[in-house]
Amino acid sequence: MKMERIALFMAAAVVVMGTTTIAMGQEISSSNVSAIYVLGDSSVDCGLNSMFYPFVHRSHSLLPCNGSNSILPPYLLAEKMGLPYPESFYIQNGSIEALLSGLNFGAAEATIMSPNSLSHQSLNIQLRQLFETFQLLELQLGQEMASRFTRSSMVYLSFGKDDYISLFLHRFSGVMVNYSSQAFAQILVDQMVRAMRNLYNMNVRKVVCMGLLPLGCTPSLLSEWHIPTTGRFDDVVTGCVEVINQLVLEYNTMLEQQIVILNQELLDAQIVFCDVYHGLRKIITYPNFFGFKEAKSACCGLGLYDGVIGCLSSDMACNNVSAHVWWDLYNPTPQVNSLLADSMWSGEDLLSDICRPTTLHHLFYNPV
Ligand SMILES: *[C@@H]1O[C@H](CO)[C@@H](O)[C@H](O)[C@H]1NC(C)=O
Ligand SMILES: *[C@@H]1O[C@H](CO)[C@@H](O)[C@H](O)[C@H]1NC(C)=O
Ligand SMILES: *[C@@H]1O[C@H](CO)[C@@H](O)[C@H](O)[C@H]1NC(C)=O
Ligand SMILES: *[C@@H]1O[C@H](CO)[C@@H](O)[C@H](O)[C@H]1NC(C)=O
Ligand SMILES: CC(=O)N[C@H]1CO[C@H](CO)[C@@H](O)[C@@H]1O
Repeated sequence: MKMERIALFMAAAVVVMGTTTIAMGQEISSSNVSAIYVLGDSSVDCGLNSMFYPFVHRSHSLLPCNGSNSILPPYLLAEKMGLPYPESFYIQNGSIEALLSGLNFGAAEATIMSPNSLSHQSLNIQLRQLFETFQLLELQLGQEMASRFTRSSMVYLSFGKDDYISLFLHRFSGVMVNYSSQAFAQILVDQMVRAMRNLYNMNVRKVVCMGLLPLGCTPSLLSEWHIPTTGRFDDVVTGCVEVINQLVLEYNTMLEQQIVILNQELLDAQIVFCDVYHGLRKIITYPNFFGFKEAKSACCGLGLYDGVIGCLSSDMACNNVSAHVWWDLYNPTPQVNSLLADSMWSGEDLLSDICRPTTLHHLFYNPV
């Protein structure tokens, strides 16, 4: 198996060009996953991959994570796996070397449902770009080798936040009147399941699928749902908008159930669900224990909870980022991401068993 893998990468290296890439091949062959491909929203992209991002950010931050992808979970995980950082799709140069190193198709504000405008990279668009990437690899490497490469790759999915945000930010519009919360969650989960089946048909066998974070505790929705004159929407005990968190939980539960079913049905697939909701909830409930001082207000923003206007410039940021749970309107700080990535990887530490049925460490080393 190991020799086979080295042969695969030696061949890939020859396709690329001579000696420089042989080192890369040897490095990759020592692990069980050859590359990581990322699809998602601002939980995987700091705006680098959003062609129109500065123009369409609306109520979002111009700097959803201070400009560097390396503080986001998929990059922290790539580090743990010894894999190269997946380059942003619109930045990479299209060389086979770049394609083989993994790519990030994610874009801040990407939704599961296709939006009316073309400005965002929805799930479908990102899936198609991944499909085309794999087709390109097949042309370059031949079917068998490309298929083996794909089987040994890992796909990271992180969607849904912006579908819910656009719903909550327009809470007096008719969407919720037309759909029950369950029907809404069902539509989104069905799309995610369809995406995972598509990935399986593309020969992908290892998938990480992130659940939604507790949106009802984010600075933006805390400020949006806070009505000073008529009372508070946020729960007195938890300090979060629990109406919203219930909807998030409904989606997460449904998604995890579907993943359990997919794992039973697609026997050689390994799909892992990561429950960032409960991880973050624990941090928000016991901020001091985890080393944080502020679990409600954003580090970079303006207005109530610094959650009315997003981060327009990093000059606006607070003095001590590591004291905050939230970086901006909806995105956690690097410290929180790092805690999450640690426990996604090892399953131990302070936030246990975020990823189910196995840790990402296990997913990484488990043969396909
Ligand atoms: C944001 O990034 C810039 C440039 O990398 C850096 O100088 C600044 O300190 C960062 N701000 C925070 C709050 O992390
Ligand atoms: C393309 O990007 C790869 C890394 O992703 C780099 O090694 C290579 O030199 C680049 N090629 C060109 C022609 O810029
Ligand atoms: C809700 O349904 C009504 C009547 O079918 C329709 O006119 C309206 O556009 C729908 N609103 C949304 C947001 O889907
Ligand atoms: C920043 O916050 C962290 C975590 O609360 C704390 O340990 C650290 O001492 C603070 N640093 C400064 C300079 O205040
Ligand atoms: C190809 C390869 O590196 N396979 C390894 C996957 O992980 C198991 C368990 O650590 C190793 O025994 C294999 O050699």
